[in-house]
This record gives sequence, structure tokens and C-alpha cells, in this order.
Amino acid sequence: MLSSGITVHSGIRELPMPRQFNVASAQLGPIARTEPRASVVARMLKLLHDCERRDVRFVVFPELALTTFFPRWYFEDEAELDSFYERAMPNDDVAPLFEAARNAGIGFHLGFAELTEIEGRKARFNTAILVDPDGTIVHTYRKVHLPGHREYEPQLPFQHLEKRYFERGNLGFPVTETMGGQFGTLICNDRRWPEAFRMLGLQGVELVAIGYNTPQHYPRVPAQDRLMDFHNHLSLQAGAYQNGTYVIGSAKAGLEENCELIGGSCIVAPTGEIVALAATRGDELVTAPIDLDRCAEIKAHIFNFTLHRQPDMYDLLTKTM
Ligand code: CDV
Repeated sequence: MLSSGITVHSGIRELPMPRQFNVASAQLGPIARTEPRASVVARMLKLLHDCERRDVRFVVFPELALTTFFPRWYFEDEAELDSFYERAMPNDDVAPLFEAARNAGIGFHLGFAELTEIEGRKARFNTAILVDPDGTIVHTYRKVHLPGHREYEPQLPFQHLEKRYFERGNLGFPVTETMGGQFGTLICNDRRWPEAFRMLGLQGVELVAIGYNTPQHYPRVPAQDRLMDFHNHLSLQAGAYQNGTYVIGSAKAGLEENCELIGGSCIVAPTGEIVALAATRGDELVTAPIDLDRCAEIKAHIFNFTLHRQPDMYDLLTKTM
């Protein structure tokens, strides 16, 4: 090994992985209920080609990126519900994305609905993966904080049935060494919970990829509607700063099946500053150069956990109330 960092095995000699490179958030505009996955993947490929042009090494696609945000409907027909899930990853629909990314040497984050089997029963998760530039899935996370409700609620203008259609993630909050740094993932509602971010921060995370589908209208407390974009950035920026990590937020945005979703996809530096921000609510790529060594500006100083955290005073945090 030539340096103390992560190394690439070239076969001839070992090269250190760069810690400075360009990253991107690939925001997607609305996906219609009838839009086939092949069409969505074609849109993603277009954004991936933009990544190539802009010399991007890692790109983040949104939560549940391959279909419309289906938890807004109550399905009685299980086969119809199942049609929104992936039974294998990669599969034929997403193979072109994996192949194009591998050919371009670009790593990516992808969110999708996962249908699997646990002890002979169907298990459904809201899942995110990280794929390295060689096309290998190196990281899997299943959403822990599932918002919404379990039963049909006829008084609502649209449903949010994540509690019905997914079970709580069972993989904890993993951090994976890849692409020259320590990478983690959260999914949408997770970003609002400082505990979720801290679980990653405590493992030394340097880049957190987060996909989201956030309606502009919050039917239970409509007074919050005007604050939805603010709360998105507040959460992403606080999570970045308080844990000394880059954060890449990627929205599914715009008017999707009569439900307006916020945009605001962005790249946040470890200082909590937004360094790149989407200007539309459609398909849009935002990029920024990052330097993972900058995480130390925060991790070694104001949020030096070893020096300054007081965990013995935080016992309430892990007690069930
Ligand atoms: N997909 C989500 O998790 N959406 C929630 C909404 C329901 C508030 C969010 O936290 O953005």
C-alpha cells in the first residue's frame, strides 16, 4: 500500500483512491403511475451522460426512483401493489443503468421498493443501495423511519401508506468504505431524525446520500406547507454540520399524479453550507466538487466526539418512553 488511505488494486501496483472528486444529485421530475421503468431508466441514463460530461464520479438518484410514489394510493389488489416492487437488483429494467455507470466509471445511489422473502413470508422494504464504479452493490440500507399511516383514511386528499407497504428496515444504519471514503445512506423521513444522522456520524461517515419524496402539502397540519422546503434543507444542513459530513439530497419533484412534491435537491458541505442547489422541479443534475478531507475541519474540532460528547448524560435517547 502506497499511502495510509484506501487503495485500488490495479494488478500492477496499488493506487490511492482520490478523496477529491465531483459528485451529483440527479433530481427526477414526476413519474406517472403508468410510466414504464424502461422510460424512467432512459431519463436516468440521460442524467448519467450529463454526469460523464461533467466528470462526476458519484451520483445520487432519489427514493423509490423507478416508479411513481405509490404509497399515495390504497391498493386492495396485492398483484397491483407488487408491481411497484423489485424482486432482484439489478434486474432487466435497471441493467442498462448499471452497465452505463460501470462503463463510465461512475458510482451511484439508487432508491427502490424491495420485495423479498424472510422465513417463507413476503417482506417489503423501502431500500437504498450504493453501487461502486465497478458496478458492484457495496451497500444496502432499508428505511427505518416510515412515515404515514397503516389504514385507508378517506378524509385525506392522498394517502401516505408507507407504514402499510413497508416494514421497518432491519439492517441498522450501515457505513461502508467505498470510493475513497466512508459512505452512508438515509431515506427521506430518516433525515428529520438527528439520531439517524448521529448513528452514521458515530461511524465516521463522510458522505450521506439521501433520496426523498416529500409532498408540498402536509394534510394533517396544512400550516406547515409553506415550510416544507425550509424543513428539508434545515434537516440536511444540520445533519451535515453536526456530523462533519457531506450530504447529497435528491428529490423526486414536481406535480406527480396530482400531488406536488418539493424539489430543492442539493449538495451540502460538512460546514452545513449548500454548495449546489436545483433550480427546477424537473429532471435536473446538480454537481459540485467535494474534498472528503474537509470533513476533518468539523470532526476534529467543534464536533470532536471523543473530546466533547457526553454519552453518559444521554441515557433518555435510547429508552423507550
Ligand atoms: N417519503 C417520505 O418519507 N416523506 C415524508 C413526508 C410524508 C413528510 C418526509 O419526511 O419527507
